[in-house]
Amino acid sequence: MIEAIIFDVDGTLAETEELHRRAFNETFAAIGVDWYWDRDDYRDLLTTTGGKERIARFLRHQKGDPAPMPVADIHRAKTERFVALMAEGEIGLRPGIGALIDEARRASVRLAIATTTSLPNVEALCRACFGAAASDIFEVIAAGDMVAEKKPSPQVYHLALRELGLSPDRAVALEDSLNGLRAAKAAGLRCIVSPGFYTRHEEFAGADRLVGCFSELGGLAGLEDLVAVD
Ligand code: XBP
Ligand code: MG
Repeated sequence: MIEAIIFDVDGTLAETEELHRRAFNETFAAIGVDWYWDRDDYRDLLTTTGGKERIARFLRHQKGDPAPMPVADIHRAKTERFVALMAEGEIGLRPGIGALIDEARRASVRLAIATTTSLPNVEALCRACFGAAASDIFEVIAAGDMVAEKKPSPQVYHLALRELGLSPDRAVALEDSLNGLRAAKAAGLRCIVSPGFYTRHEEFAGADRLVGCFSELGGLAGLEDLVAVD
């Protein structure tokens, strides 16, 4: 019996990365730098998890010798922009996610988040998509800089499991990316992957199930089947 479902956020709860890309580009314009990440740039940069780490990687590959930049300040401004954009309400949950969460709550299956994104972004998404605070939906939220190493390190999943007080065999992770799959598997979790716009080109060897859409899971029964297989 599954006791908990641990959700990734970006690309899993909702398709948010185009909004992140917009927030990055609008922040760059607002601070007066001529950086612009198109979709191909961003698809490549997304292999580096964490917005601050992504900006730092981009800077390292800039031509010439760019002046040192306050990456943390730029990222803070980007997060503020993302929160404001999310509040415009254009982003909804991915198909199947809302129904699965509702069913899990009715069945007293515990809900947690394990994400690389920053905590304010989780709060903004929950407000926009659930009309509630993140803590009203998720019992445990492991996010962003709460851990030293971001995905594909398993640290954020270890944190979520520790806060849940569960061994990995009692939970299932839902992810959209190869970095996320690697993190969940390294933490000993079964992991279901549904690739999103920016990850559908990735290879997901090792996923316990690969679905085009989370609504294909068949709800909790689909997750229980996964556990029963073991
Ligand atoms: C995806 C990420 C995050 C987001 C941007 O997180 O790697 O870095 O792209 O958010 P997830 P920040 O684990 O939910 O898929 O700028 O706050 O990092
Ligand atoms: Mg993700």
